[in-house]
Amino acid sequence: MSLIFYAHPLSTYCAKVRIILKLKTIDFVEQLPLGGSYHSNAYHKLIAAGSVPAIQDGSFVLHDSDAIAEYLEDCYPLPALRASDPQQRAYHRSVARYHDTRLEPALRALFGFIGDTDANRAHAAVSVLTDCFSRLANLVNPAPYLWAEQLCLTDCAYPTTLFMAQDVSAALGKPIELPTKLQVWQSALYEDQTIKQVVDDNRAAVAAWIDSKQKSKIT
Ligand SMILES: N[C@@H](CCC(=O)N[C@@H](CS)C(=O)NCC(=O)O)C(=O)O
Repeated sequence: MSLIFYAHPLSTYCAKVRIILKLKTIDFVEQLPLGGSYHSNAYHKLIAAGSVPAIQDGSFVLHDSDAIAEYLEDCYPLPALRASDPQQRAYHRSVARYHDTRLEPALRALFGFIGDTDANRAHAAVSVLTDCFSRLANLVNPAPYLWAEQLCLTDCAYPTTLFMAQDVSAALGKPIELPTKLQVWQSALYEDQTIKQVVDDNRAAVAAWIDSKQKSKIT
């Protein structure tokens, strides 16, 4: 039976899991949350935390992108996306936590300013995000990936987030230029055809969402 992947096209956390599912060629079916929204009672009945991404593997359900990533690595070890060396693995996990606890929340803080007629109101939030990228550039040394020539679980968190930060900040009229090291990493990630497809689909969804927000605030 196929694994069920509950996801939303806009979510960068979902893109992380989608990349891992595809890199591991896992048999899965992607669905929107039951009832069409992660706020629905039907979805909360199944996924108590009420967030996407989530998976259902037979009778087993699991939320949280990193918990899902680790579970998939345990169940489908090939291709390996997790280092065996304890220090390397711990370091990769710390960079994954940085994504989920620092970078994505700083990016999300920009969403509410899309369509705002006074772009200057986004200034402070853009500065916080820019600072997050400066710290990230000091934290990582991709060569070309975080685990040298091999992609790892943590790499999978970043491609859509890097593009989304650029697309959303540009839509606010305050484009963020990534530090060179992050630009080189972003290009290397995007050269992988699986990642490219997921990024392109996510960017199209984000562009449509930005467009609709801008139109709804103007009219
Ligand atoms: N730490 C979680 C964060 C997931 C998350 O924030 N998902 C958002 C959509 S992008 C969501 O489901 N929000 C609804 C909620 O949490 O109530 C993960 O990695 O899966």
